[in-house]
Amino acid sequence: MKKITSKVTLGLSAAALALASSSAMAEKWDMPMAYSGSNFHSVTGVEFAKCVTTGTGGDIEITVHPGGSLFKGGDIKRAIQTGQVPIGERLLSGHQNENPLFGVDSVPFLATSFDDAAKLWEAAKPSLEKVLQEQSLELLYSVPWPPQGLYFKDAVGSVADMKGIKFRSYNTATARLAELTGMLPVSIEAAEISQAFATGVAESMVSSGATGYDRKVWESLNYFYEVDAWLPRNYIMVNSDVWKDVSDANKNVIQACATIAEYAGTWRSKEYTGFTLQGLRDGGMTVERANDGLTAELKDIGATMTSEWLEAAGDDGKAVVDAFKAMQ
Ligand code: PCA
Repeated sequence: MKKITSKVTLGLSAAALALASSSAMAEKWDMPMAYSGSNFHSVTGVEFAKCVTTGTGGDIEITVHPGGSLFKGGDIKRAIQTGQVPIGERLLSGHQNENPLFGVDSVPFLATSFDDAAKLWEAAKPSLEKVLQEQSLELLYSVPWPPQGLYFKDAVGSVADMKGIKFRSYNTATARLAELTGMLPVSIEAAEISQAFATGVAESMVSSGATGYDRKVWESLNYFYEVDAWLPRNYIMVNSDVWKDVSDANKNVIQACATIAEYAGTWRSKEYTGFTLQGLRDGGMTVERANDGLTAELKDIGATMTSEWLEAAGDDGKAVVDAFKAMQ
């Protein structure tokens, strides 16, 4: 009897220990994302979070905060770097001013299809990982936006028609595009564009059909010109110190979840391209390819921006572009 009691006591204390150690290991990670909850990037992020929570047996529980509700897009990278949040998502080209390499996915007409965007990503990934590690960030996965086109209130047939229009920009490249087309750039987060268009703070933008659809821009704008200028990417990053403390087993789970998320997110982005362009049409917008003259003018501007980017990005940038071209 005595023996049994001590066995039970032992068993209980072992269970208590196991419980204590697993709750000490359990971590809650808040994951800020900048775009609306219904956007495919956010849907993919929520699935990634579930995959990690389940796959790590609850050791790491990720909660997604979409729509810029925890941190606005422009503040997310810094929040991860400084450890205010362990993980988050950011349109990295928004930080091209810190390092030109971050803008590699927004060089006009360099990679204009999903296939090329995937190759450019493969070519740029090692350099980007290195730059991010120097900033205490570990790259987990990246998903492209659909091809970028131009939104306007009135019909536009040439660059001359754009003069003086207030243009919503989302990174350095889009602001530069505005300057070179004679428009007036104003930097506005995607979460705030419906209001900016409704109040006339902005009257045009370059973006995907997806963002126009998510933000119901047909309430204010009437034209979307397909240009396929580039496919910028969102990146999921984790703070390096946090990452260092994750067990090898959990790192494997997170990386596997990241691979699945990148695949699923890219697939959604492709599906969303046609779906959202139709959504813009259903909302009453005219959706068509830019005419040949306008396309040629935009390509000239693209050539200027490409040489400016190559000059700024130096040998590292050239190496990425050369590696990308070698994959063609
Ligand atoms: N949507 C984001 C970035 C690129 C895109 O298609 C935005 O407009 O902010």
